[in-house]
Amino acid sequence: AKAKLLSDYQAPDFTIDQIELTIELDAENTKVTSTLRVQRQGKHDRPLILDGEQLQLQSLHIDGQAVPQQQYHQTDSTLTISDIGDELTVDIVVTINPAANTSLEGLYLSDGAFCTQCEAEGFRKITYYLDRPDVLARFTTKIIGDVEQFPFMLSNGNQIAKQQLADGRTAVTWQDPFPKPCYLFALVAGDFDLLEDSFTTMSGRDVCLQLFVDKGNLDRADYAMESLKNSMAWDEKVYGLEYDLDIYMVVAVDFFNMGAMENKGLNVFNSKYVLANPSSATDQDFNGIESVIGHEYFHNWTGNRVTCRDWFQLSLKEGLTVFRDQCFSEDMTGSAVNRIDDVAIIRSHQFAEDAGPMAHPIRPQSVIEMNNFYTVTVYNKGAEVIRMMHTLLGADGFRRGMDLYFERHDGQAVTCDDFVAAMEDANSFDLSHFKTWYQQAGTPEVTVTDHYDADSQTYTLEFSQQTPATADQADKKATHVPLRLGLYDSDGAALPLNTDSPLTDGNVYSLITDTDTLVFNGVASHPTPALLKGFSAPIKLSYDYSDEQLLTLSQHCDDGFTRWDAMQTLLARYIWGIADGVINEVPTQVIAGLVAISQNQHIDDALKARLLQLPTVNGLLNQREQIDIHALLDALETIRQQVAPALHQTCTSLYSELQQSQYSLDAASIAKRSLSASCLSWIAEANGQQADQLCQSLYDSSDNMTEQLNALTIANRFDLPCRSSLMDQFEQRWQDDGLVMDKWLNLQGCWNSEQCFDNLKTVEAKPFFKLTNPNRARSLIAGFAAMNYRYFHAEDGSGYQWLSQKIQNLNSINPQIAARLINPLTQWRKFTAPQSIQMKACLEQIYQLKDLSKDLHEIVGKSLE
Ligand code: DPP
Ligand code: ZN
Repeated sequence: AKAKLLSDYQAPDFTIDQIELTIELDAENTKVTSTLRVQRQGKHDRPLILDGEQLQLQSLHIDGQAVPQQQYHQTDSTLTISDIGDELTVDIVVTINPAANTSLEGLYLSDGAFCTQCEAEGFRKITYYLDRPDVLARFTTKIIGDVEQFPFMLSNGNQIAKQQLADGRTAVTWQDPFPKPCYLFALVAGDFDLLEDSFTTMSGRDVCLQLFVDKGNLDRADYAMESLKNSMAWDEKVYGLEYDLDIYMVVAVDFFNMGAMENKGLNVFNSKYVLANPSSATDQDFNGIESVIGHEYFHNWTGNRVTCRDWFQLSLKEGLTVFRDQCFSEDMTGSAVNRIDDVAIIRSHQFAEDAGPMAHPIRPQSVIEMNNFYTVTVYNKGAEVIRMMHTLLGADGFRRGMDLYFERHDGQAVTCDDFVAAMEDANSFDLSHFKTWYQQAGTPEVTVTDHYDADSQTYTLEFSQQTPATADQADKKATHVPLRLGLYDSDGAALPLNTDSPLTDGNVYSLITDTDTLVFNGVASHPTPALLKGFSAPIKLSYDYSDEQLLTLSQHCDDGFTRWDAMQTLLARYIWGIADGVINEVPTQVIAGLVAISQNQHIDDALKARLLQLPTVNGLLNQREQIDIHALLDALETIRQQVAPALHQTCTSLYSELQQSQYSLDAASIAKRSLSASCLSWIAEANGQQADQLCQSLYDSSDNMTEQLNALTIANRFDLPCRSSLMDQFEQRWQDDGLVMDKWLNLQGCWNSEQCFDNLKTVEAKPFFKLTNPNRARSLIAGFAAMNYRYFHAEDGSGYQWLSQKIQNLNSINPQIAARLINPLTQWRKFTAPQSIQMKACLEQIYQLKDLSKDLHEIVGKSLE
């Protein structure tokens, strides 16, 4: 497979402005008839080349005439028609086999229901078409099927007709008034339970809201519906954006590769991001639903009304929409910890991608398989880039830019440059240097040194930046880094910032050159600087803080992120010290700092829970090269054992104070559950017997999944005596519910026990485990390969071989999922021998597979380069 390059973009030779589809449903032999209105663009005599894969062509007509064989040519991915006029109507009939489609791309069956996934290039598995986002057409879709079997036959837009056919089948016709690229097409047919509601838009239009779930699941649909209404109100309030159709449908399906899909008027969701009630879903699940429902809804403007010119521009809609859903969640919960959780994803996953074999800018320049670029870089770093513009322009300036963007580009397929231009023009702000963020991969490293002069009462900060070479690019330029600054005295009180250099609103300083200096005047004593408040840029920042300074920041800083970051930095310092064998013990003042945090009544529970957490293994892996993983795991173990006795007493009393008599989903109750889980894990470290009793009784007495899963997670992590009976009870209770069993599968995957390999065999044989279901596969496989560090990295290489076997099985079932789950192996360069050598050997073996998918070929190939 050859790479496509951003620089090779060419406008399409033809457009299609109208398509009529008739889809006659049949599990193994669905007939798709399409009528395309095609127009030549510009003066040329090139043929019409349509995309199509795995289609059986039945007939082909142009303007009503059968096309003779010598006038068209098929390959396994195209249909080329030559000698055609400038305006033509093309009729195509193909047949497809949805039942055989395990890739879950195109039209497929999910537990008996038909559904589609067309982004990025799935529509070409439904019919021949110009499958590219810059071809926008009005869709009319007629679905024909047995109404008994499929009471609901849905597509985009409004239902305009329903008729009973002579042969007993029913035809339902949908029309979408908005021109759209085919990746936003959707079809669903099945039998569902329906939750209906309505929303009145700010201009007074009533929108019918419909949520379709598997039979028997209505009691888990309310939260998604609430979240949808909240999203609609939020987009009106914050951006003045109103919904534009009379109906908004969301369908939850069990077999789905990604989180959800924003098809116009007909979102298709992974049921994980719809179904929840307190007894089956955790607080984290509820959060996920709110953010994904919001995300897909916000796409209606940022993605659908204005879409991408080509797939290299994916971040145009994804970075922006993730930023919007993050802001939405922050506004809904009103909590500072959302930001911490978003940053944790960047540090533990995005930094790894940016330093690994698949490193790419948020706008990639070269792609073999587009599905491989739905990444944490395009999405989450993309959102950070949008957030930096928001920081630089301020909320009002950003809003002006958004207004101009829609004014200019509604109904168009555009580029990231168009977005940035709207921001610049609406604010007279030069972002030309800032655009490096779209061109460069890699995590910029900013180093800061300082100097205090008591005589002149000046405090000087010296900055330098550097971005390390990445797999895709050797040379890097300085970029535009907004640093939100603060200075604190030794009691942690904020000092005023007096400087002659320009700072934008909120004390944001722009580092744009390789090195720069900033001088503050009237500073009475050597201050402690906070240099990246709110994580104002997705960078690695280093400044040589003393332990005392970090403790001060963690206790007192007015920015929640900085407090957490200070504690994480301090703990990481000693974890590495122990791993390197430089020290044996964590200094008492560090332990005292943690104890002080646990006892500080002015810290809210949610933040406290995060302050009491050790850095994650993934986060630590991104701080160094050439890591001896077992030494690192041992060091984490050591530090936990050293800290736990000191925290034991406070955590025990906090834990009992935090018990709630009544379950509620408000932010304060969620925060209590989160802190009580942190406490329970420190208790387990200090006293297994006590934790065993607490886990057992929490599991038995609790009526909600959050607490029950907390009990189970801790029993599993510390391999407490109650583990096996709790796991059995959970299985008994939920074995018929795949979505809930995902939690159990995940725990089995990360069980830190010598028996884990035998256990994996038993678990894989369970009837509810299916490799063909992405949620099941991900829960167990990623639970093991991405969370069970001790055994994934087992000395004899058996962990790598286990993953490698699953990847080989998935290669033919579902290439997209295989390509995602192989990620831990592709990080082999991070580790010392023998791990690195064994991991690489597994990759080489996979690379030799015949019938290796394009998806794996690209990723494995790059990781071996
Ligand atoms: N466009 C989708 C989303 O991000 C990806 N499946 O929501
Ligand atoms: Zn999205």
